[in-house]
Amino acid sequence: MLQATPWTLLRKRRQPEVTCAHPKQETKFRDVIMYLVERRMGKSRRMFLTSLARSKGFCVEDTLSDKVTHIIAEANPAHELWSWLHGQSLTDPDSTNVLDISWFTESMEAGRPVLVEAKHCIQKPSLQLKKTLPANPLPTVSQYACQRRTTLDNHNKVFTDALEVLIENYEFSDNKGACVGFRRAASVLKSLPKPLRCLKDMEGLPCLGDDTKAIIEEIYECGSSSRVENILSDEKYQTLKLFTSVFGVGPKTGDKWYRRGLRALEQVHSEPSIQLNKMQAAGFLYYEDISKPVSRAEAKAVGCIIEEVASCFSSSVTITLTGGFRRGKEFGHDVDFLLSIPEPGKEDGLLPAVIDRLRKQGILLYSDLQESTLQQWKRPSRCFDSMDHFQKCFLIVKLWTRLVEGHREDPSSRRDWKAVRVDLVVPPVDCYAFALLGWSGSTQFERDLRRFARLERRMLLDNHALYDKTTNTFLQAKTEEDIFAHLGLDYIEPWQRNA
Ligand code: DCT
Ligand code: MG
Repeated sequence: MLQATPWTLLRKRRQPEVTCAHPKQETKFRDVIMYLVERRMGKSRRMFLTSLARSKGFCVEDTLSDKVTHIIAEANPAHELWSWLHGQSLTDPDSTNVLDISWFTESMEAGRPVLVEAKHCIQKPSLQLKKTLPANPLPTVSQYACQRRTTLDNHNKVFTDALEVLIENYEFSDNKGACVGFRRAASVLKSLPKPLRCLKDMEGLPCLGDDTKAIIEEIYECGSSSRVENILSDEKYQTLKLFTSVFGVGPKTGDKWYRRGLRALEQVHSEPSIQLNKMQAAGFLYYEDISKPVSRAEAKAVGCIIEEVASCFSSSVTITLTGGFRRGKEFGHDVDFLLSIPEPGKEDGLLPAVIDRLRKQGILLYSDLQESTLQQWKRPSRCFDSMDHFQKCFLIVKLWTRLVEGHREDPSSRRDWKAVRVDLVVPPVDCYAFALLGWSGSTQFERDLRRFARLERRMLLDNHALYDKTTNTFLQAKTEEDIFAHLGLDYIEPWQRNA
């Protein structure tokens, strides 16, 4: 998710300038439409030059638009001017003549537009950057996240944050194609061992489409991307982001509420015609807590509770922390656990027993139990987003703050507990390695593992199994290492899967 910080740290794009209005003279040179940039030139000088040019039959526009053919600036450093230009709503600033005042002066003297020469042009700094900075070649990068090692040390956060805003916005509009492209691009950037230093560094990197490159280039030049900033200030984006932050509310429901004119959570909650389902009702009830990140210490405390209640069902239950925490993250939006019993079939009834005990302890705030729909004969699914078929439950648990390591009493706090989202999954023992690999994420790492298996190995992988289409056999695995070996991949540690 996007953090506000990188954007606020960066220089803000300046607002469009106020333009001056003058009575227009008869235009002699119809092919040349000028615009004088007021920044650094100053308002009064701009007005004077505008009048002068118009009196000589030149066409000078007060506002900058796509019809302008000659943009004229005075005393503007190239990088400043171009960063300002990219913030204007021009379709293609690169195709316009961006000229120094010398061209204007010569034209006024000649009484006609003089030929544009290289000496008049204000070069775009990126071109200079490309020429002057030596290439900083990176080792060959695979197009598959499962062949890259991606730690939490993201050296290109300023770019990946920007791309994640676009991805989120495309998720809201259900534009799957655009999502895939930008997700892959962001994932490649996250894996790089150092920051992109110049545009040449992008050469040879896989999955970076023209749109991504343009965004990176603009961030280089202006410190931010106008496309991203437009999304961030868009009311619909802001509203959908707010609505989908509620547990149980997806983009479709969010969009439905938005189209009904609702903009705030209170409005949704007080709207009598809206029937919240059980999950959404819990989402609203515990919003204050579950919209906050869960810390590793809190995850650990939840783990102790689950371990204790599960061991009442069977002493041989093992619980494993998966999801983002297994990848080394210090915070997550929930806590994901795999529960497993070594004897096949003994796991039946485990989750109902866990839920029952949590309820009896008075710490079960919400539960959604999904019984196993596993059919062993079924091939791994081609569609990653289809949920797996294990016995699982989505919970909200009341976590007493005193159970959290390092917790300090806060006398001002109204409550001595926090609601925490917890997912429990119970795979049968022969699926354990696949379930562990699948539930450890990241989502992009999993997508690429499956894509790699399908396209490079003619195999189908999901959270239950690995199927070899060449030999029509299921490949057994006891550990994640076995699965990587079947796929002919180097083993990637969980903390290197933050793709
Ligand atoms: N997963 C899966 N099948 C799905 C969705 C997710 O196997 N249909 C996997 C991928 C990641 C893992 O489960 C845990 O999911 P999340 O909790 O959503 O992701 P996370 O990486 O743990 O993120 P966070 O740290 O925010 O909880
Ligand atoms: Mg998680």
